[in-house]
Amino acid sequence: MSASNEALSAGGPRHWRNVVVLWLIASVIMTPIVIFVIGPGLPPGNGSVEASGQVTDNTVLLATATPVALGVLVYLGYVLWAFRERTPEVVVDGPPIRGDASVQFWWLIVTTTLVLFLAGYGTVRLLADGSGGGQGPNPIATPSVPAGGSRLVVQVVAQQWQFNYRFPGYGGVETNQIELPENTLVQFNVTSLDVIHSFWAYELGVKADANPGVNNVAYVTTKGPLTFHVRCAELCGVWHGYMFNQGQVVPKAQFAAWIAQQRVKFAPATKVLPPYSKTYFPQPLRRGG
Ligand SMILES: [Cu+2]
Repeated sequence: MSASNEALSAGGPRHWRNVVVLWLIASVIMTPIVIFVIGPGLPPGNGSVEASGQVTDNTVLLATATPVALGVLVYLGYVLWAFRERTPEVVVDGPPIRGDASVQFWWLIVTTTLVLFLAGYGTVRLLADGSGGGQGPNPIATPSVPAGGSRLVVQVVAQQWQFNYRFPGYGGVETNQIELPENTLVQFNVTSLDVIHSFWAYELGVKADANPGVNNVAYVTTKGPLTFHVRCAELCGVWHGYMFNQGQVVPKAQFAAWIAQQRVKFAPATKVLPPYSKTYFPQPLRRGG
């Protein structure tokens, strides 16, 4: 062993202490920045109760990942600096961490703790507000109706290549635009008439698969007035990219006026629609005989 190698090996504990101190300083600075500066701007914004919940979840995940990422970056930066080549002829290597029992011990403790925490957090959050749903016809949790608010069922009927919206509480009228009342627990019953689509209303924080023959329930608790964008999030054919529209969350009186107007406008179509149902199957083909 050369003289310089001995010097560095002797510095092993000092190197660990330096890395830990640098990592602590970086984490103490960066984690609050992630929580308080970056967190509030994370997607999908605060357009609904569920969307706000997702901002919280994204903040928790990013804040948890920050010290982990910093650990990797600080370690990498430190070893590049501390074990750099001093003179052109001498290649200096640091003390090996492979086979180091304490590194293995803490690696297991830290990763196990993080994974268990995330599993617990995810489970609690899933039960707390239904997490936007989309778990099939029987959601594992239903969000509560907001104080002073109401409840509304809207069926999302996807087909190549558009979304239609059916309102069972309003004579089963089907519209090609969507408006929702503010401060309301909206239950989306999502289904498809043909192939697999996905109803993604970004600002509302909901994305639910639209499968033929399946009633996929997802909840959104609206807040104040909002413009939101609906896109199909499942490749469904050549015009998939054009399968989008824009919706509004409006004051309750405005919604009442809008839906009354839609009932009149689409009355001729409503008459020939099949009765409201959780799913719709195509009419069987009539074979010539
Ligand atoms: Cu689609």
